[in-house]
Amino acid sequence: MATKHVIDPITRIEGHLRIEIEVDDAGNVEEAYSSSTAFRGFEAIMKGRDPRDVGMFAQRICGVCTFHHYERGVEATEHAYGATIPPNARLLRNLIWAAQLVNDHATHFYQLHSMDWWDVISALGADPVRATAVAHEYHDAPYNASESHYRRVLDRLTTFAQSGQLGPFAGGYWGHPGYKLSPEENLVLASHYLDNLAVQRLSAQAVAVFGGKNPHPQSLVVGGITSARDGLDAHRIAQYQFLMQKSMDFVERAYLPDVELLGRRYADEALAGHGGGLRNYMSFGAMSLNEGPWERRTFFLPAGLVQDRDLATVHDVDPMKIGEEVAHAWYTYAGGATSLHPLRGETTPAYEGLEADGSLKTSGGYSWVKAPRYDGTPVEVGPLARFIVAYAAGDASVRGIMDAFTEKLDVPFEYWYSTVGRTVARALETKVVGDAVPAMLGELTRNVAGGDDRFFNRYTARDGDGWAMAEAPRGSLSHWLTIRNGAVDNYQAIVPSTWNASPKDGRDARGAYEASLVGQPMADPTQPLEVVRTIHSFDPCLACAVHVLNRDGQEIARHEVEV
Ligand code: NFE
Repeated sequence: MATKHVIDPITRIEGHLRIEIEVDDAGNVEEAYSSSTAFRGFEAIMKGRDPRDVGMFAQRICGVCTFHHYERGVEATEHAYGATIPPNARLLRNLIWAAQLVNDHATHFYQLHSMDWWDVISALGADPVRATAVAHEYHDAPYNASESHYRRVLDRLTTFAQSGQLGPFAGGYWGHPGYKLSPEENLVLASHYLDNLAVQRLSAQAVAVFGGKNPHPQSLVVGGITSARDGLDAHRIAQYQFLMQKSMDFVERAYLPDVELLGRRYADEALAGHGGGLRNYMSFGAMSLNEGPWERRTFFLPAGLVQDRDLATVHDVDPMKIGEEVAHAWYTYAGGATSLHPLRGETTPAYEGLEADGSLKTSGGYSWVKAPRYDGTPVEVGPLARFIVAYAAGDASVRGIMDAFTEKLDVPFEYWYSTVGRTVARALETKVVGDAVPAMLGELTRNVAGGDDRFFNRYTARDGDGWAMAEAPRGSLSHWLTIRNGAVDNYQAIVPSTWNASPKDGRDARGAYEASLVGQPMADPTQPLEVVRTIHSFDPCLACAVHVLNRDGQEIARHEVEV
């Protein structure tokens, strides 16, 4: 008989996520339910606002991908107004995008996800001399890999452990048989975990060079960008370049080698397809190469849809085929509609409560996240989806880096369709995006040297519908806006974590998180490391997805770790 296990909250994510799994007698996940337990209702906050302000409000949806909500909010208004931006404004927006992505991906990997692969308790038993040798297996000049550095890291970790307060390492499933790294390999990753706490500051500062500040930039306006003086200033451009070079140095000498290490050690899990989940992958495109409305844009990382893992065809994405369902969400639609396009979307909460035993009512609503569907079908979004779409579209840099990785490990393409593949793809994407920065800076300086000093275009405000679509670090993000009498009449945001964390739809088709868990073998369902690892590989942001706290304020989790 299947047993039910609840992980609530799944920690080391932004926001609150509850996962319920049913595990069969053989120890495999038979069914999964993804539930967001907080309601925020940002859409309601937008109503009646001046459309030129929505970007500023929208970026408060999140504390992580703030810039992306800001840019989408501004772009949605630009779309409704028929406003355009000059090339220099597009370039500065792309440069902020790139810096934010490098910051976001590296921080997610080290601070939120890497401990699903390395075991801090095991690292305590490492030999620092051998750890130096391990680090050199993956890079000629590995980041902070001296024996004395590793000794200092061991001292810091031991102090943590002996204090009985594991701090950021509390609550882990240390010693779980799913951990496969040697003590020295664990120490290499632990060391970079600590290094990234300092390094992440650099890319955050790079965001602020053209964004004004971080995490909530303030330079974007409808029609362009206000950081024109920075874009015209050789010193500021050089400062951005320096910060990004330093950030990419860490990516090259720590992040990529570490991901290769875990990609090798956990290759068997990738080849078994663990965490693969859905077979459809979508991207709205990242870093626009031209100005104008979304449907006329080309992107550095292309837009498109791959269905059923068929790499022979990349389908165009049609914004009108997006719909959100609420059959298993705590919302209701007027007139009993089953799916609504976001331009006509509604955010009417209809909480149905839990079962008497405190578990989710899986036959009805069980999440504050709606179920977005493309043409009625669930899709995965995020770094892996972007890479699958770009690979299928024949993108040279993505094909090159993905093929080089699988050739190095001597594994087939199917490797990517897994939790491990998702985590590796995110690291490789950090490299591809970071490597695009010099060309963008070159374009900016050529424009400026050629006499183009425009960063803002005038526009005329008008009523109408507008939307903005592009990729955020966690996947496809769209904002949808209706303007009536000069003010916001309706606002909907469909964010990456909504696509991936979605509950089942009206046909009971699973979203990406749920699909990725079904079939997963569990070593010990009471220590669900495999589930946490797969969910973290998507980099969940539930603050975004539901756009707080437990109302009763009761303690929701306590973790005790014996060392
Ligand atoms: Ni709150 Fe986000 C990203 C957006 S949500 S982090 O990336 O948009 O998935």
